[in-house]
Amino acid sequence: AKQKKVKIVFVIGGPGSGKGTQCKRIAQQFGYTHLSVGEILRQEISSGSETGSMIQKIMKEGKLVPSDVTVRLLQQAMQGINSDKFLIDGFPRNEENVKAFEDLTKMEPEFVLYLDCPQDEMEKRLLSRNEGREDDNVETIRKRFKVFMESTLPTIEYYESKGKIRKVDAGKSVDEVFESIKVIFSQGKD
Ligand code: UP5
Ligand code: MG
Repeated sequence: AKQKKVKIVFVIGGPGSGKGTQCKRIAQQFGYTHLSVGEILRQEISSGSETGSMIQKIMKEGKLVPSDVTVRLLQQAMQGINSDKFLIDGFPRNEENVKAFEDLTKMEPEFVLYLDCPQDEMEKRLLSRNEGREDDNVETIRKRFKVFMESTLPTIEYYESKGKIRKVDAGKSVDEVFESIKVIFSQGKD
């Protein structure tokens, strides 16, 4: 059989910008396999492994898990799924993540969807989410915002310089945001 080229789209945006919400819709409409890196890390916590307890401490502080751990778990998840289109939600978060992913997988994203949302709106969403996430309290949420601004914004600039950023205004309703996203994914089709 002919070897299929795997296509990857990264989805980044601040905490509560709507990554998970929009990725579900994109996956459904455009046939991508949705992988949330936060979910993959939370599964590792649930497994009760030593790595899991290390991850739990870091997440509770709103900090970033070391790249080698994150990328290894992400690559394992990708290898376990027979798909040629992956939507990677919540990754990469810093420049070290980018480098580790490129080094280990030798792959680059087709483009990077950036959900740009005002911070007060993100905070409001997270505080009313009620999914029992250990990092959804005001104190940790503020730390997550800080990490986003200090570490993740520079990676957005990096992809911007490569012409790979597709930015949408994520402060609108779920339907309105998805309308803008649909335009981008329809253009991406070959
Ligand atoms: N909602 C969504 N869209 C809305 C809209 N347009 N209007 C009104 N409400 C909207 O949405 C959040 C809430 O808002 C929901 O209740 C939703 O209904 C509503 P959601 O789609 O869940 O937003 P999302 O961007 O996915 O928010 P999330 O909290 O998941 O983002 P984070 O980036 O904070 O969380 P993630 O799970 O990706 O990462 C968690 C932690 O894992 C990180 O802090 C870090 O410690 C660690 N991590 C790493 O270390 N490395 C990684 O590579 C990834 C994660
Ligand atoms: Mg999410």
